[in-house]
Amino acid sequence: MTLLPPAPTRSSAKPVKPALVNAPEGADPGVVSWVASIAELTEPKDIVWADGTPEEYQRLVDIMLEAGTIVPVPARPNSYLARSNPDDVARMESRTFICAEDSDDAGPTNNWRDPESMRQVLGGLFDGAMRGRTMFVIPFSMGVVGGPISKLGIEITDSPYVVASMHAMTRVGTAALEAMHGTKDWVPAVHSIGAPLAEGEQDVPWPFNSTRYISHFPETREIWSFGSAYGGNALLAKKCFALRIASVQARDEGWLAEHMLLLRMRHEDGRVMHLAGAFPSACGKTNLAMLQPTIPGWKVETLGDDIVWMRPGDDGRLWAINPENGFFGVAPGTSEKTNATAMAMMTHDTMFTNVALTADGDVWWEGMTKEAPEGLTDWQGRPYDPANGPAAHPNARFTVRAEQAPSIAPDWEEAVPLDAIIFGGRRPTQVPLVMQARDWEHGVYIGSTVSSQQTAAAEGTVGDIRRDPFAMLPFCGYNMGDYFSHWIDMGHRLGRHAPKIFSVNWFRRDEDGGFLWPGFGENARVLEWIAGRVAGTAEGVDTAIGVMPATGALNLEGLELDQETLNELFEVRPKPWLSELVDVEAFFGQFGHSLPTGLVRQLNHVRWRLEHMQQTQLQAQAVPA
Ligand code: GTP
Ligand code: SPV
Ligand code: MN
Repeated sequence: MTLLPPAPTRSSAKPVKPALVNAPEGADPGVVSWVASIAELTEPKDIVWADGTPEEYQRLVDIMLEAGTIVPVPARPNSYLARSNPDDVARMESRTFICAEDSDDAGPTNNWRDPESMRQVLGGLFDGAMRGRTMFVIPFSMGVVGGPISKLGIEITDSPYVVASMHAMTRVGTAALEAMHGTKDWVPAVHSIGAPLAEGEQDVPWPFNSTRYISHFPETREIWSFGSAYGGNALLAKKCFALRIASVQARDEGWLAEHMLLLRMRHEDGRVMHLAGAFPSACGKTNLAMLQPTIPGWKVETLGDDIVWMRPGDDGRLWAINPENGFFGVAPGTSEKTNATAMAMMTHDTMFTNVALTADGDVWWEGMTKEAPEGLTDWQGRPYDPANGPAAHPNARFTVRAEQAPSIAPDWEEAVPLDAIIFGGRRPTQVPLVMQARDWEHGVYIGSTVSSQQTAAAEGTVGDIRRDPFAMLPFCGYNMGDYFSHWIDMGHRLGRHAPKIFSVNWFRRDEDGGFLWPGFGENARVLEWIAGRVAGTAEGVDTAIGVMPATGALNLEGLELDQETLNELFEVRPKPWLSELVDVEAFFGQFGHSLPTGLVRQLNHVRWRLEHMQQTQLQAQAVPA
C-alpha cells in the first residue's frame, strides 16, 4: 500500500507538535507520521489513541453522557440510548463514492469520482474540521489479530460514539497497533463529523454536517468519510473497509469479501453444515444467524451476521471468517418470538440507537410487543404520538459484542469450511421459498440477479424493488461486471470443493399482503433441506428456474400450512418470469463488455426453459406436499 499524501493541506499549515500526536511508545513511525499529517490537516485540540480497554469505554460513555449524546437505559446494566440527529439515521448511498483512476473500474452501479478532484474537495472539507474536538486514533483488526484471513486498519475520528461503537464491532487496541509495526499493510480511514467547535461554543448532542462524502480510493486502499456519524457511514471498518476496500483486495489477492451472515447448523446425530448467506440490508441476516430451529434435533450456532471473508484453503475448500467483533443489528421487528437470542444478548452492555424509551426506563421498538406501552418517549426524545410516525426509527439499531450472543459458536473466531451459500431478498411475488442452483455458474447467475424491496437501512423509497446483486450493490468497491467474473473464476478454482448455491425468499406474500411463510425459526426447515442437498440425501426436482424440493422432501411436520399456500410458495409462473428476464437483461446490459459470457449463457438457458414451459403449459413441477 502506498500512502499518498492526504488531500492538499493548507499552505499555512504548521507542523504538529510531537506532544500533541501523543503516540504510544513503539508505534510504527509510518503510522505516527500519517496520524500527524491528519492532525495537521484537521487541527484537533488533542489526540487520543484508543486502547480498546473497558476503562476507555467508560471514559467514552462519560463524555457522551455529559454531551447528551446518550442517555442511560436503567433497566439494562451498562446500556445506553443514543439519539442521532433526524437528518443522520441511515447509510447514504447517493453520497458514497468510488474514486478509482478509471471510471470503468468503479463500474455502472457505483458513484464514480475522479480521485484528484475528490482529493481537492476533501482537502477543503477536512481542513480544520476537528477544531475544538478530540481526535481519536483507533487501531483495529478485522478478524483475530494475526489471523490468516485477518486485516489491519486505523480509523481516525472526532466522534466518541464512533469510537465506542468500534470497541464492540472490531478488535481495537494495542495488539492491533503492534501488529502494524514494520508493515504498510493496513487501511487508513479518516472520519470527521465535520462540525468544528469554536472557542467557547456550546456543542450539540449529535453534531454532524449535512454535506456528506463517504469516499473510497481503491487503488491506495484509503477511506475518507465526512459529515455523518451513523452506522456504515462512520464505522469505517464495516462497509467501507470490510466490504468496499476488502472486495478490491479480494479481487487482487484471490479471495471474496461478502455481505453475508455465517452460521453452523448442527444436528444431534452429528451432521454439521456451515452456511453463508447474502441478503440485502434489513432482509434477515441477523435473524437467520441467530435462528432457533423449530424442528427437533437441530441447533444453530452463530458465527457472524453481516460480513464474511472467504479464502480457498490448502485443502481446496472455501474457508470463511466473520471479520467483525460484534453486531450492529436492526431493532424493529426483533422480539422474543422472532429472535429470542438477540433479545437475550441485549439485556446488558448494549448501545441502542434511535429506539424508544419506556416510562420505566427500558427500550422499546415496533414489533417488540404487539401494543406500544403507555408513556413512551420516541426516538427523538418526544412523548410518543403516533401522528409523528413510529416510536423507534425504522433503522434503529443495537450494538453489542458478538460474545454476548448465547448462540455464538465457541470457536467463532476461527475459520470454517463452507458447505452452502444462499442468496435472498424481499420478494413479495415470483421468487420461490427455496431452490438450488444447478451448478456454480447458475449460482453466480442467481446471485447476480438478486432483487429486493428497499428497506430503511439506506436513504430511498422503502418498498421499491431494485436489483441488488449478491446483496453487494451498495458495497462492491469495483466494477460489478468484474466482480461477477471473479465469482465465476472462484468456482473454477474450487471445482468439486465449491459450496452448493441456493436461493431463498422468506417474504412472498398472499393476496391480502400477509406473508405466506412463517419465517424466523421455521426457516430451519429450509436449512434442513439445504443440508440434505449438500449431503446428497434430500430429493430435488429440476424446474425452469432451479432445483426445488421434491414432494415430501421439505420437512413440514408440525407446521400448519395448507396445500394452497405451499403451492403458492413454490409457484413458477412463466409469464411474469419472462418479463422479469427482460429486466435482468437490461440490468446486465449496463455492464457492457465486463459482463461475463457465462451469465448471458445462464440467462438464455433460463429463458429457453421458461418459454418451453409456457408453450407446453407446464405448471411448476416441483411442489412439495
Ligand atoms: P442489516 O443489518 O441491515 O444488514 O440487516 P439484516 O439482513 O441483518 O436483517 P435483520 O435480520 O436485522 O432483519 C431485518 C428485518 O427483517 C427485521 O425487522 C426482522 O424482524 C425481519 N425478518 C428477518 N427474518 C425474517 C423472516 O424470516 N420473515 C419475516 N417476515 N421477517 C423477517
Ligand atoms: C446495512 O445497511 O447493511 C448494515 C447497517 O448492516 S450499516 O452498518 O449502517 O451499513
Ligand atoms: Mn448489512
